[in-house]
Amino acid sequence: MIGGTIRRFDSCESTNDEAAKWAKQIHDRAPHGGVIVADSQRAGRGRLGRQWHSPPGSNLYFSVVLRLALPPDKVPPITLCAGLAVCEVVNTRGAVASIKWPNDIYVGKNKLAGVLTEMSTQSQGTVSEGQSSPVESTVIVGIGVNVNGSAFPPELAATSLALECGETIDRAILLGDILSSMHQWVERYCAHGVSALQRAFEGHSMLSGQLVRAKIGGQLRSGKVVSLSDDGALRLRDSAGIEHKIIAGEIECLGEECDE
Ligand code: BT5
Repeated sequence: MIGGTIRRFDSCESTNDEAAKWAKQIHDRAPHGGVIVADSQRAGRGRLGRQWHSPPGSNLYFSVVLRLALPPDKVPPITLCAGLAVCEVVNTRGAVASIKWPNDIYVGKNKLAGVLTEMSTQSQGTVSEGQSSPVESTVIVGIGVNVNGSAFPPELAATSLALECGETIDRAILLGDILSSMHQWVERYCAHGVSALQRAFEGHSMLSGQLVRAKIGGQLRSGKVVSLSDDGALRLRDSAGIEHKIIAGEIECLGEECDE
């Protein structure tokens, strides 16, 4: 169960690092669904070593340890499971959040939350004396949500749930809600693959139908976002009608009005 065991810190470098350490401990190793949550982070990070603004007393910074019977190439859509959970729960509080594939959560033009998924360990499936052990990936899913923060560094186009809803939010309740929603999305994905996420993703995707630009295979390409592919990549159709898959990286949104 995601959130079955929760370890709390007043402050740590990064909850992803604490979760990775816990996941690798020999004694008292993190179980599947174990969570590290901190009131503040001294070195909270995003992708590619970018910083995550993590002051104390107002927001949520947490990381979930997942032990999944999935090979590494099936892990990336787990980021979408986390993003869907955040959107779903935020939307019950009266704000309209959407996912900018693959890991950013926005309300309007401002960023509310981010997800950082990192692979911790990967055990190979082995066969001994006729017994085979399945592959297991240990994955750390870090989530930062601006909950009650009201002032952000000017260079960040950020918002918080409290700013959007006009009221202070109970962080512990919000955390519990996100963890139980995430539990359901991860279960659905592990049982049925990306098709289990497709519809909800379409409903929450900021980029659906938009004209975007991204680097694909070292080349900048622009096109209209079609939907998710079976492996969780983003499908793009260029002006010649050719489809491309964005597997990772930055996406620049050019908007609908620039279409064709
Ligand atoms: C992300 O990266 O959005 C993933 C952020 C994950 C943070 C969580 S907190 C718990 C766990 N422990 C960690 O150490 N990390 C995870 P990326 O897409 O690379 O976006 C990073 C960019 O978001 C930065 O370069 C800033 O522009 C912006 N940013 C930083 N802090 C922000 C904040 N609090 N709110 C909104 N935007 C922020």
